[in-house]
Amino acid sequence: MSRPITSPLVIATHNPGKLREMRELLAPFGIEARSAGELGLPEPEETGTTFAENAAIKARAAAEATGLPAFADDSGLCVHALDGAPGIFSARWAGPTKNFSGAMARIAGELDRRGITEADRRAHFVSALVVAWPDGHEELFEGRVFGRLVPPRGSLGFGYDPIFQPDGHDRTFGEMPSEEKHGLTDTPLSHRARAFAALAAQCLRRG
Ligand code: ITT
Repeated sequence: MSRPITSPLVIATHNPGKLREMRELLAPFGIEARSAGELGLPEPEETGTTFAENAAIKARAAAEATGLPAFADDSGLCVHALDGAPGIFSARWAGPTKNFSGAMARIAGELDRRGITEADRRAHFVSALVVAWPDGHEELFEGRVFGRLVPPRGSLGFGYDPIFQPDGHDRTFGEMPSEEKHGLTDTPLSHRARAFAALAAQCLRRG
């Protein structure tokens, strides 16, 4: 087993959709979690070139600021016909107003311009989860889920969920309640749930 996670744990995200999912994933393990918002933590600049680097920047900044172990997610949608864009820039494509309708329309527009048919609109989500401790120790776990992009459907979830239909499913993440997106009743489904399952196996015990 890697280093076990103990309470309290800081969830180093300012994204309310992610925060809800990270709390849901942690819930069965009895870990007391405090959010970056509750603790008034600033958002560090994401200067990394990979999901893993950016997750480490966020977790490390929160651990150093609070003296507590901190848990961060860096994630994004990689569109295969766009050479992996928006990728680590997924949040930035929505701009400062967090306009994900605009970001989803931009993806559709770029695919239309390249003449990519609906059948060829392959994409995957990535989640890199890092837990950082104040003494500098870090653990990294990654998860991916593959699927295809469709016109937006559903208003559940957050971000790019309405346009992503995971392989083997006929609904988008935007049409799935979060338990179904996590896949908690079965095998993990979402990128975040898959990364979290690896983390839980190494660093958590059921409470
Ligand atoms: P923090 O850095 O504070 O955690 P953020 O929103 O800036 O929040 P990221 O830099 O990791 O987070 O950006 C990831 C973006 O990718 C996020 O804003 C979503 O738009 C998108 N994304 C990640 N996971 C997603 C999911 O499960 N469903 C839909 N969109 C997702």
